[in-house]
Amino acid sequence: MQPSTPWRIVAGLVAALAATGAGHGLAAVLNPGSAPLIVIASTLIDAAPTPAKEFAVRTFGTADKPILIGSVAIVVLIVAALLGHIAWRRRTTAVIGISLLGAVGVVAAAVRPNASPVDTLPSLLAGVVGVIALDRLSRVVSTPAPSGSVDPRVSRRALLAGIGVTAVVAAVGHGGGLLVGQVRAASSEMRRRLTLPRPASAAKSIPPGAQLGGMTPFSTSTDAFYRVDIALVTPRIAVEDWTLTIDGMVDTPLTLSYEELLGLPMIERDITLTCVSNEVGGPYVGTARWLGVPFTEIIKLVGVQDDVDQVFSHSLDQGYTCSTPYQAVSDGRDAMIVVGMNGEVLPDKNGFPARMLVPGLFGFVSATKWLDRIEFTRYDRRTAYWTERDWATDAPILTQSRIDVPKSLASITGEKPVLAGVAWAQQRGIAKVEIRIDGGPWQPATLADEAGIDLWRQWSFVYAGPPGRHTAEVRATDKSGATQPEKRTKVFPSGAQGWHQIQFTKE
Ligand SMILES: Nc1nc2c(c(=O)[nH]1)N[C@H]1C(S)=C(S)[C@@H](COP(=O)(O)O)O[C@H]1N2
Ligand SMILES: [Mo]
Repeated sequence: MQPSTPWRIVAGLVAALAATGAGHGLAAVLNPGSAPLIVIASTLIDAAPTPAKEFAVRTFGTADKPILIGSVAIVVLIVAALLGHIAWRRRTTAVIGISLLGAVGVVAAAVRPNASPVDTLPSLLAGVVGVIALDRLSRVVSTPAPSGSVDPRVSRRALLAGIGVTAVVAAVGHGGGLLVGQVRAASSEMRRRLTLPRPASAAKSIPPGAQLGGMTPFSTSTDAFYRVDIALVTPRIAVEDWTLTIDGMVDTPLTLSYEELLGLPMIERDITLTCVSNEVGGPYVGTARWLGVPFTEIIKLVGVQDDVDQVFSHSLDQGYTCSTPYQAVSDGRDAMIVVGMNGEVLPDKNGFPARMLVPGLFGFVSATKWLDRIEFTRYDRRTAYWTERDWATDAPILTQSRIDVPKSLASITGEKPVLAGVAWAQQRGIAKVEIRIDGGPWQPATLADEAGIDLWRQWSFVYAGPPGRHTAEVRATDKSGATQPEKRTKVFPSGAQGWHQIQFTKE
Protein backbone atom coordinates (compact mmCIF):
# COMPACT_ATOMS: atom_id res chain seq x y z
CA MET A 1 0.00 0.00 0.00
CA GLN A 2 1.51 3.31 -1.04
CA PRO A 3 0.10 6.82 -1.39
CA SER A 4 -0.75 8.13 -4.86
CA THR A 5 2.02 9.55 -7.07
CA PRO A 6 1.47 13.25 -6.22
CA TRP A 7 1.74 12.49 -2.50
CA ARG A 8 4.94 10.52 -2.99
CA ILE A 9 6.45 13.33 -5.04
CA VAL A 10 5.45 15.92 -2.43
CA ALA A 11 7.04 13.74 0.25
CA GLY A 12 10.31 13.66 -1.72
CA LEU A 13 10.22 17.41 -2.24
CA VAL A 14 9.56 18.34 1.40
CA ALA A 15 12.28 15.94 2.51
CA ALA A 16 14.73 17.78 0.21
CA LEU A 17 13.49 21.18 1.40
CA ALA A 18 13.91 20.16 5.03
CA ALA A 19 17.41 18.88 4.24
CA THR A 20 18.54 22.02 2.40
CA GLY A 21 16.75 24.17 4.99
CA ALA A 22 18.67 22.58 7.85
CA GLY A 23 21.90 22.90 5.88
CA HIS A 24 21.33 26.52 4.92
CA GLY A 25 20.27 27.42 8.45
CA LEU A 26 23.46 25.95 9.91
CA ALA A 27 25.58 27.54 7.18
CA ALA A 28 24.07 30.95 7.88
CA VAL A 29 25.59 30.74 11.34
CA LEU A 30 28.92 29.08 10.43
CA ASN A 31 29.77 30.40 6.96
CA PRO A 32 27.09 31.39 4.43
CA GLY A 33 29.27 30.17 1.57
CA SER A 34 29.12 26.61 2.92
CA ALA A 35 25.35 26.17 2.40
CA PRO A 36 24.84 22.90 0.45
CA LEU A 37 23.47 24.37 -2.79
CA ILE A 38 26.02 27.20 -2.70
CA VAL A 39 29.09 24.95 -2.25
CA ILE A 40 27.91 22.73 -5.08
CA ALA A 41 27.41 25.77 -7.33
CA SER A 42 30.80 27.24 -6.33
CA THR A 43 32.59 24.00 -7.11
CA LEU A 44 30.82 23.86 -10.47
CA ILE A 45 32.09 27.39 -11.26
CA ASP A 46 35.63 26.35 -10.42
CA ALA A 47 35.43 23.18 -12.44
CA ALA A 48 33.59 24.68 -15.42
CA PRO A 49 35.69 24.91 -18.56
CA THR A 50 36.43 28.49 -19.64
CA PRO A 51 34.01 28.49 -22.62
CA ALA A 52 31.12 27.53 -20.32
CA LYS A 53 32.01 30.30 -17.90
CA GLU A 54 32.29 32.78 -20.73
CA PHE A 55 28.93 31.68 -22.08
CA ALA A 56 27.33 32.17 -18.66
CA VAL A 57 28.71 35.68 -18.20
CA ARG A 58 27.74 36.62 -21.76
CA THR A 59 24.26 35.15 -21.65
CA PHE A 60 23.13 35.81 -18.13
CA GLY A 61 25.30 38.78 -17.19
CA THR A 62 25.22 39.52 -13.50
CA ALA A 63 22.19 37.23 -13.21
CA ASP A 64 24.49 34.26 -13.83
CA LYS A 65 24.85 33.50 -10.12
CA PRO A 66 21.15 33.23 -9.19
CA ILE A 67 20.64 31.23 -12.39
CA LEU A 68 23.43 28.81 -11.46
CA ILE A 69 22.20 28.36 -7.88
CA GLY A 70 18.63 28.01 -9.17
CA SER A 71 19.70 25.31 -11.61
CA VAL A 72 21.44 23.33 -8.88
CA ALA A 73 18.29 23.66 -6.74
CA ILE A 74 16.07 22.44 -9.60
CA VAL A 75 18.28 19.40 -10.22
CA VAL A 76 18.22 18.55 -6.50
CA LEU A 77 14.42 18.91 -6.37
CA ILE A 78 13.92 16.75 -9.47
CA VAL A 79 16.10 14.01 -8.00
CA ALA A 80 14.27 14.33 -4.67
CA ALA A 81 10.89 14.04 -6.40
CA LEU A 82 12.05 10.84 -8.10
CA LEU A 83 13.36 9.46 -4.80
CA GLY A 84 10.01 10.25 -3.14
CA HIS A 85 8.25 8.52 -5.99
CA ILE A 86 10.15 5.25 -5.40
CA ALA A 87 10.50 5.59 -1.61
CA TRP A 88 7.54 3.35 -0.65
CA ARG A 89 8.58 0.46 -2.90
CA ARG A 90 12.37 0.83 -2.62
CA ARG A 91 13.02 2.58 0.64
CA THR A 92 16.69 1.60 0.87
CA THR A 93 17.46 2.89 -2.63
CA ALA A 94 15.64 6.17 -1.92
CA VAL A 95 17.41 6.70 1.38
CA ILE A 96 20.81 5.94 -0.17
CA GLY A 97 19.91 8.34 -2.99
CA ILE A 98 19.13 11.23 -0.69
CA SER A 99 22.24 10.58 1.39
CA LEU A 100 24.28 10.71 -1.83
CA LEU A 101 22.89 14.21 -2.48
CA GLY A 102 24.24 15.21 0.92
CA ALA A 103 27.54 13.53 0.08
CA VAL A 104 27.84 15.60 -3.10
CA GLY A 105 27.60 18.70 -0.92
CA VAL A 106 30.17 17.37 1.57
CA VAL A 107 32.64 16.59 -1.20
CA ALA A 108 32.03 19.97 -2.89
CA ALA A 109 32.69 21.72 0.42
CA ALA A 110 35.84 19.69 1.05
CA VAL A 111 37.45 20.46 -2.30
CA ARG A 112 36.89 24.25 -2.14
CA PRO A 113 40.18 26.11 -2.14
CA ASN A 114 40.94 27.25 1.43
CA ALA A 115 38.18 24.92 2.69
CA SER A 116 37.82 24.48 6.41
CA PRO A 117 36.48 21.11 7.65
CA VAL A 118 33.64 23.04 9.30
CA ASP A 119 32.36 23.90 5.82
CA THR A 120 31.31 20.26 5.31
CA LEU A 121 28.96 20.29 8.32
CA PRO A 122 25.94 21.97 6.66
CA SER A 123 25.87 19.38 3.87
CA LEU A 124 26.40 16.60 6.38
CA LEU A 125 23.44 17.85 8.40
CA ALA A 126 21.40 18.20 5.22
CA GLY A 127 22.13 14.57 4.33
CA VAL A 128 21.15 13.33 7.78
CA VAL A 129 17.92 15.36 7.85
CA GLY A 130 17.06 14.22 4.32
CA VAL A 131 17.58 10.56 5.23
CA ILE A 132 15.48 10.80 8.40
CA ALA A 133 12.68 12.72 6.67
CA LEU A 134 12.38 10.41 3.67
CA ASP A 135 12.72 7.27 5.78
CA ARG A 136 10.00 8.38 8.21
CA LEU A 137 7.62 9.62 5.55
CA SER A 138 7.90 6.46 3.48
CA ARG A 139 6.91 4.33 6.47
CA VAL A 140 3.68 6.19 7.09
CA VAL A 141 1.12 4.20 5.14
CA SER A 142 3.00 1.03 4.40
CA THR A 143 2.60 -0.23 7.96
CA PRO A 144 -0.55 -2.32 8.03
CA ALA A 145 -3.15 -1.09 10.49
CA PRO A 146 -3.32 -3.34 13.60
CA SER A 147 -6.88 -4.37 12.83
CA GLY A 148 -5.61 -5.79 9.53
CA SER A 149 -7.65 -3.41 7.41
CA VAL A 150 -6.08 -0.18 6.30
CA ASP A 151 -8.22 2.88 6.74
CA PRO A 152 -7.07 5.24 3.97
CA ARG A 153 -8.38 8.36 5.75
CA VAL A 154 -6.27 7.68 8.81
CA SER A 155 -3.24 6.93 6.65
CA ARG A 156 -3.67 10.12 4.73
CA ARG A 157 -3.93 12.08 7.96
CA ALA A 158 -0.72 10.49 9.20
CA LEU A 159 0.99 11.26 5.91
CA LEU A 160 -0.20 14.86 6.04
CA ALA A 161 1.08 15.19 9.59
CA GLY A 162 4.48 13.81 8.54
CA ILE A 163 4.67 16.16 5.58
CA GLY A 164 3.59 19.03 7.83
CA VAL A 165 6.34 18.37 10.37
CA THR A 166 8.92 18.09 7.58
CA ALA A 167 7.68 21.33 6.01
CA VAL A 168 8.06 23.09 9.36
CA VAL A 169 11.69 21.93 9.54
CA ALA A 170 12.17 23.26 6.00
CA ALA A 171 10.58 26.61 6.80
CA VAL A 172 12.49 27.07 10.05
CA GLY A 173 15.79 26.21 8.34
CA HIS A 174 15.35 28.39 5.26
CA GLY A 175 13.61 31.21 7.17
CA GLY A 176 16.20 31.19 9.96
CA GLY A 177 19.01 31.21 7.41
CA LEU A 178 17.52 34.20 5.61
CA LEU A 179 17.03 36.02 8.89
CA VAL A 180 20.63 35.47 10.00
CA GLY A 181 21.77 36.64 6.55
CA GLN A 182 19.75 39.82 6.91
CA VAL A 183 21.15 40.51 10.38
CA ARG A 184 24.66 40.07 9.00
CA ALA A 185 23.96 42.41 6.09
CA ALA A 186 22.47 45.02 8.41
CA SER A 187 25.40 44.90 10.79
CA SER A 188 27.89 45.27 7.96
CA GLU A 189 25.78 48.17 6.69
CA MET A 190 26.53 49.83 10.05
CA ARG A 191 30.21 49.84 9.20
CA ARG A 192 29.55 52.29 6.40
CA ARG A 193 28.96 54.89 9.10
CA LEU A 194 32.65 54.66 9.99
CA THR A 195 34.40 57.89 9.18
CA LEU A 196 37.17 57.65 6.65
CA PRO A 197 40.32 59.76 6.86
CA ARG A 198 40.62 62.80 4.64
CA PRO A 199 42.92 62.30 1.67
CA ALA A 200 46.35 63.95 1.69
CA SER A 201 45.71 64.48 -2.02
CA ALA A 202 42.07 65.13 -2.98
CA ALA A 203 40.45 64.27 -6.32
CA LYS A 204 40.29 67.05 -8.88
CA SER A 205 36.73 68.15 -9.45
CA ILE A 206 35.17 66.75 -12.59
CA PRO A 207 34.67 69.51 -15.17
CA PRO A 208 30.92 70.13 -15.63
CA GLY A 209 31.47 69.86 -19.39
CA ALA A 210 32.43 66.18 -18.98
CA GLN A 211 28.75 65.29 -18.41
CA LEU A 212 26.37 65.62 -21.37
CA GLY A 213 22.65 66.18 -20.79
CA GLY A 214 20.39 63.14 -21.14
CA MET A 215 23.38 60.81 -21.08
CA THR A 216 24.76 58.03 -18.89
CA PRO A 217 25.93 59.56 -15.57
CA PHE A 218 29.63 60.38 -15.76
CA SER A 219 30.07 59.23 -12.15
CA THR A 220 28.48 55.84 -11.52
CA SER A 221 26.59 55.47 -8.25
CA THR A 222 27.77 52.65 -6.01
CA ASP A 223 24.45 50.84 -6.43
CA ALA A 224 24.63 51.07 -10.22
CA PHE A 225 28.29 50.04 -10.37
CA TYR A 226 28.71 46.71 -12.19
CA ARG A 227 29.80 43.75 -10.13
CA VAL A 228 31.91 40.85 -11.35
CA ASP A 229 33.48 38.19 -9.14
CA ILE A 230 33.47 34.47 -8.42
CA ALA A 231 31.76 34.83 -5.02
CA LEU A 232 28.29 33.28 -4.84
CA VAL A 233 27.78 34.76 -1.39
CA THR A 234 29.08 38.26 -0.71
CA PRO A 235 31.92 37.94 1.81
CA ARG A 236 31.17 40.02 4.92
CA ILE A 237 34.45 40.41 6.72
CA ALA A 238 34.68 41.31 10.39
CA VAL A 239 37.14 44.17 10.38
CA GLU A 240 38.35 43.54 13.96
CA ASP A 241 39.82 40.21 12.85
CA TRP A 242 41.11 41.48 9.52
CA THR A 243 44.73 42.27 8.69
CA LEU A 244 46.56 43.00 5.48
CA THR A 245 49.92 41.27 5.07
CA ILE A 246 52.49 42.70 2.69
CA ASP A 247 55.39 40.32 2.15
CA GLY A 248 57.35 38.30 -0.38
CA MET A 249 60.58 39.69 -1.82
CA VAL A 250 60.73 42.71 0.49
CA ASP A 251 63.19 43.92 3.13
CA THR A 252 60.62 44.40 5.93
CA PRO A 253 57.37 42.44 5.66
CA LEU A 254 54.42 44.17 7.22
CA THR A 255 51.04 43.27 8.70
CA LEU A 256 48.56 46.11 9.03
CA SER A 257 45.31 46.28 10.95
CA TYR A 258 42.42 48.22 9.44
CA GLU A 259 43.19 51.13 11.78
CA GLU A 260 46.84 51.10 10.75
CA LEU A 261 45.93 51.05 7.08
CA LEU A 262 43.59 54.02 7.57
CA GLY A 263 46.49 55.81 9.30
CA LEU A 264 48.62 55.84 6.14
CA PRO A 265 48.52 58.82 3.73
CA MET A 266 45.61 58.55 1.30
CA ILE A 267 44.83 59.76 -2.19
CA GLU A 268 41.37 60.18 -3.70
CA ARG A 269 40.91 59.72 -7.46
CA ASP A 270 38.13 59.31 -10.01
CA ILE A 271 38.96 56.23 -12.04
CA THR A 272 37.03 54.21 -14.64
CA LEU A 273 37.19 50.46 -14.01
CA THR A 274 36.48 47.94 -16.76
CA CYS A 275 36.02 44.18 -16.88
CA VAL A 276 37.74 41.97 -19.45
CA SER A 277 34.38 40.18 -19.83
CA ASN A 278 32.73 43.33 -21.16
CA GLU A 279 31.33 42.60 -24.62
CA VAL A 280 31.45 45.31 -27.28
CA GLY A 281 28.70 47.72 -26.17
CA GLY A 282 28.46 45.99 -22.78
CA PRO A 283 27.76 47.32 -19.27
CA TYR A 284 30.83 46.14 -17.28
CA VAL A 285 32.43 49.56 -17.00
CA GLY A 286 31.92 52.29 -14.42
CA THR A 287 33.49 55.34 -12.87
CA ALA A 288 33.80 55.93 -9.14
CA ARG A 289 35.71 58.12 -6.73
CA TRP A 290 38.17 55.87 -4.91
CA LEU A 291 39.99 56.61 -1.67
CA GLY A 292 43.10 54.62 -0.84
CA VAL A 293 46.74 54.28 0.06
CA PRO A 294 48.99 54.68 -2.99
CA PHE A 295 51.15 51.67 -3.81
CA THR A 296 54.22 53.90 -3.86
CA GLU A 297 53.67 54.43 -0.12
CA ILE A 298 53.52 50.67 0.51
CA ILE A 299 56.60 50.06 -1.65
CA LYS A 300 58.55 52.62 0.41
CA LEU A 301 57.42 51.03 3.70
CA VAL A 302 58.43 47.45 2.91
CA GLY A 303 61.41 48.00 0.61
CA VAL A 304 60.72 45.98 -2.52
CA GLN A 305 63.70 44.02 -3.86
CA ASP A 306 65.20 44.57 -7.31
CA ASP A 307 64.16 41.45 -9.21
CA VAL A 308 60.45 41.66 -8.32
CA ASP A 309 58.26 41.77 -11.44
CA GLN A 310 54.85 40.69 -10.13
CA VAL A 311 52.42 41.86 -7.44
CA PHE A 312 50.52 38.73 -6.41
CA SER A 313 47.42 39.62 -4.44
CA HIS A 314 45.39 37.17 -2.35
CA SER A 315 41.70 37.44 -1.53
CA LEU A 316 39.88 36.08 1.49
CA ASP A 317 37.25 34.79 -0.91
CA GLN A 318 37.93 31.16 -1.82
CA GLY A 319 41.65 31.63 -2.24
CA TYR A 320 41.17 33.88 -5.30
CA THR A 321 44.50 35.30 -6.47
CA CYS A 322 45.51 37.91 -9.02
CA SER A 323 48.71 38.94 -10.74
CA THR A 324 49.60 42.54 -11.55
CA PRO A 325 52.80 43.73 -13.22
CA TYR A 326 55.03 45.40 -10.62
CA GLN A 327 55.76 48.06 -13.21
CA ALA A 328 52.09 49.16 -13.19
CA VAL A 329 52.03 49.82 -9.44
CA SER A 330 55.38 51.61 -9.36
CA ASP A 331 55.44 53.77 -12.49
CA GLY A 332 53.68 56.75 -10.92
CA ARG A 333 50.05 56.06 -11.96
CA ASP A 334 47.42 56.13 -9.20
CA ALA A 335 47.60 52.44 -8.22
CA MET A 336 46.19 52.06 -4.73
CA ILE A 337 44.82 49.96 -1.91
CA VAL A 338 41.26 51.20 -1.77
CA VAL A 339 39.19 51.64 1.41
CA GLY A 340 36.55 54.14 0.21
CA MET A 341 34.21 54.37 -2.76
CA ASN A 342 32.15 57.43 -3.68
CA GLY A 343 32.72 59.05 -0.29
CA GLU A 344 31.72 56.01 1.76
CA VAL A 345 33.41 53.02 3.31
CA LEU A 346 33.93 50.39 0.58
CA PRO A 347 30.73 48.28 0.41
CA ASP A 348 30.90 44.53 1.04
CA LYS A 349 30.10 43.73 -2.61
CA ASN A 350 33.01 45.89 -3.80
CA GLY A 351 35.59 44.31 -1.51
CA PHE A 352 35.36 45.63 2.07
CA PRO A 353 37.62 46.12 4.01
CA ALA A 354 40.13 46.75 1.20
CA ARG A 355 40.67 46.12 -2.49
CA MET A 356 43.24 47.00 -5.12
CA LEU A 357 42.81 49.33 -8.05
CA VAL A 358 45.34 49.98 -10.83
CA PRO A 359 44.28 52.44 -13.55
CA GLY A 360 44.60 51.05 -17.07
CA LEU A 361 44.40 47.34 -16.22
CA PHE A 362 41.32 45.12 -16.46
CA GLY A 363 39.82 44.22 -13.07
CA PHE A 364 40.89 40.57 -13.16
CA VAL A 365 44.59 41.55 -13.23
CA SER A 366 44.44 44.46 -10.82
CA ALA A 367 41.33 44.99 -8.70
CA THR A 368 41.41 42.21 -6.07
CA LYS A 369 38.53 42.57 -3.60
CA TRP A 370 38.44 41.33 0.03
CA LEU A 371 42.18 41.79 -0.04
CA ASP A 372 44.15 39.80 2.50
CA ARG A 373 47.74 39.68 1.35
CA ILE A 374 49.98 41.40 -1.16
CA GLU A 375 53.00 39.38 -2.15
CA PHE A 376 55.81 41.02 -4.12
CA THR A 377 57.22 38.21 -6.23
CA ARG A 378 58.06 37.07 -9.75
CA TYR A 379 55.88 35.72 -12.59
CA ASP A 380 58.00 32.56 -12.68
CA ARG A 381 57.11 31.80 -9.05
CA ARG A 382 53.35 32.42 -8.75
CA THR A 383 50.41 31.85 -11.11
CA ALA A 384 47.06 33.59 -10.57
CA TYR A 385 43.50 32.18 -10.53
CA TRP A 386 42.55 33.32 -14.04
CA THR A 387 45.99 32.59 -15.51
CA GLU A 388 45.47 28.97 -14.45
CA ARG A 389 42.22 29.12 -16.38
CA ASP A 390 44.00 30.27 -19.54
CA TRP A 391 43.10 33.97 -19.47
CA ALA A 392 45.79 36.47 -20.45
CA THR A 393 48.49 37.19 -17.87
CA ASP A 394 49.04 40.70 -19.11
CA ALA A 395 45.80 42.55 -19.84
CA PRO A 396 45.74 46.32 -20.27
CA ILE A 397 42.28 47.82 -20.84
CA LEU A 398 41.55 48.01 -24.57
CA THR A 399 40.26 51.18 -26.20
CA GLN A 400 36.49 50.83 -26.43
CA SER A 401 33.50 53.00 -27.31
CA ARG A 402 29.77 52.56 -26.85
CA ILE A 403 26.58 54.19 -28.14
CA ASP A 404 24.24 54.81 -25.18
CA VAL A 405 21.68 57.16 -26.81
CA PRO A 406 19.42 56.13 -28.39
CA LYS A 407 19.06 52.56 -27.14
CA SER A 408 19.30 50.10 -30.01
CA LEU A 409 16.05 49.89 -32.03
CA ALA A 410 14.73 53.11 -30.43
CA SER A 411 13.73 56.27 -32.28
CA ILE A 412 15.20 59.73 -32.47
CA THR A 413 13.14 62.83 -33.18
CA GLY A 414 13.46 66.60 -33.54
CA GLU A 415 15.38 69.07 -35.64
CA LYS A 416 18.82 68.05 -34.50
CA PRO A 417 18.55 64.50 -33.13
CA VAL A 418 21.60 63.43 -31.18
CA LEU A 419 23.48 60.16 -30.84
CA ALA A 420 25.70 60.01 -27.75
CA GLY A 421 27.86 57.65 -25.79
CA VAL A 422 31.10 56.99 -23.97
CA ALA A 423 34.61 55.95 -24.95
CA TRP A 424 37.52 54.89 -22.77
CA ALA A 425 41.22 54.10 -23.04
CA GLN A 426 42.50 54.35 -19.47
CA GLN A 427 46.13 55.53 -19.14
CA ARG A 428 46.15 56.67 -22.77
CA GLY A 429 43.11 58.95 -23.00
CA ILE A 430 40.60 59.41 -25.83
CA ALA A 431 41.74 61.58 -28.77
CA LYS A 432 38.89 61.08 -31.24
CA VAL A 433 35.51 59.39 -31.63
CA GLU A 434 33.94 58.81 -35.03
CA ILE A 435 30.49 57.73 -36.20
CA ARG A 436 29.49 55.98 -39.38
CA ILE A 437 25.89 55.84 -40.59
CA ASP A 438 24.79 52.90 -42.76
CA GLY A 439 28.41 51.98 -43.52
CA GLY A 440 29.13 55.43 -45.02
CA PRO A 441 32.15 57.65 -44.37
CA TRP A 442 33.44 58.11 -40.83
CA GLN A 443 32.44 61.48 -39.33
CA PRO A 444 33.89 63.04 -36.20
CA ALA A 445 31.75 63.12 -33.04
CA THR A 446 32.01 66.06 -30.63
CA LEU A 447 33.98 65.14 -27.52
CA ALA A 448 32.80 66.28 -24.09
CA ASP A 449 35.43 67.77 -21.78
CA GLU A 450 38.15 65.40 -20.64
CA ALA A 451 38.29 64.69 -16.90
CA GLY A 452 41.58 62.75 -17.09
CA ILE A 453 43.22 59.91 -18.99
CA ASP A 454 42.06 57.32 -16.43
CA LEU A 455 38.43 58.25 -17.04
CA TRP A 456 35.97 57.57 -19.78
CA ARG A 457 34.91 60.40 -22.05
CA GLN A 458 31.46 61.25 -23.34
CA TRP A 459 30.75 62.17 -26.97
CA SER A 460 27.79 63.32 -29.05
CA PHE A 461 26.90 63.42 -32.73
CA VAL A 462 24.10 65.26 -34.52
CA TYR A 463 22.33 63.02 -37.01
CA ALA A 464 21.56 65.00 -40.15
CA GLY A 465 20.46 62.19 -42.50
CA PRO A 466 17.06 61.16 -43.85
CA PRO A 467 14.25 59.63 -41.78
CA GLY A 468 13.76 55.86 -41.59
CA ARG A 469 15.67 52.90 -40.21
CA HIS A 470 19.48 53.25 -40.01
CA THR A 471 22.55 51.74 -38.43
CA ALA A 472 25.18 53.67 -36.52
CA GLU A 473 28.66 52.44 -35.66
CA VAL A 474 31.22 54.03 -33.39
CA ARG A 475 35.00 53.80 -33.11
CA ALA A 476 37.48 55.63 -30.91
CA THR A 477 41.11 56.58 -31.33
CA ASP A 478 43.27 56.86 -28.22
CA LYS A 479 46.00 59.41 -27.65
CA SER A 480 48.68 56.95 -28.70
CA GLY A 481 47.10 57.27 -32.16
CA ALA A 482 45.64 53.75 -32.24
CA THR A 483 42.10 53.35 -33.60
CA GLN A 484 39.80 50.53 -32.47
CA PRO A 485 40.07 47.68 -34.98
CA GLU A 486 36.94 46.55 -36.84
CA LYS A 487 37.43 42.84 -36.34
CA ARG A 488 35.24 41.51 -33.55
CA THR A 489 37.03 39.31 -31.03
CA LYS A 490 35.74 37.35 -28.07
CA VAL A 491 36.26 38.58 -24.51
CA PHE A 492 38.49 35.54 -23.87
CA PRO A 493 41.42 35.75 -23.23
CA SER A 494 42.23 39.46 -23.16
CA GLY A 495 39.11 41.53 -23.91
CA ALA A 496 36.65 42.10 -26.77
CA GLN A 497 37.51 44.22 -29.79
CA GLY A 498 35.34 45.60 -32.57
CA TRP A 499 32.93 48.44 -33.22
CA HIS A 500 29.67 48.88 -31.31
CA GLN A 501 26.71 49.11 -33.65
CA ILE A 502 23.04 49.99 -33.10
CA GLN A 503 19.95 50.32 -35.23
CA PHE A 504 17.70 53.34 -34.82
CA THR A 505 14.78 55.02 -36.53
CA LYS A 506 14.70 58.70 -37.42
CA GLU A 507 11.07 59.77 -37.31
N1 LIG B 1 38.31 38.56 -4.71
C1 LIG B 1 37.99 38.86 -5.96
N2 LIG B 1 38.33 40.07 -6.47
C2 LIG B 1 37.99 40.40 -7.73
C3 LIG B 1 37.30 39.49 -8.55
C4 LIG B 1 36.96 38.20 -8.01
O1 LIG B 1 36.36 37.35 -8.67
N3 LIG B 1 37.32 37.94 -6.71
N4 LIG B 1 36.97 39.85 -9.85
C5 LIG B 1 37.74 40.92 -10.48
C6 LIG B 1 37.13 41.42 -11.69
S1 LIG B 1 37.10 40.33 -13.00
C7 LIG B 1 36.68 42.69 -11.83
S2 LIG B 1 36.23 43.29 -13.35
C8 LIG B 1 36.57 43.60 -10.67
C9 LIG B 1 35.15 44.12 -10.53
O2 LIG B 1 35.04 44.93 -9.41
P1 LIG B 1 33.59 45.38 -8.91
O3 LIG B 1 32.80 44.12 -8.69
O4 LIG B 1 33.80 46.18 -7.68
O5 LIG B 1 32.99 46.20 -10.02
O6 LIG B 1 36.92 42.95 -9.47
C10 LIG B 1 38.03 42.08 -9.54
N5 LIG B 1 38.35 41.63 -8.20
MO1 LIG C 1 36.66 41.47 -14.77
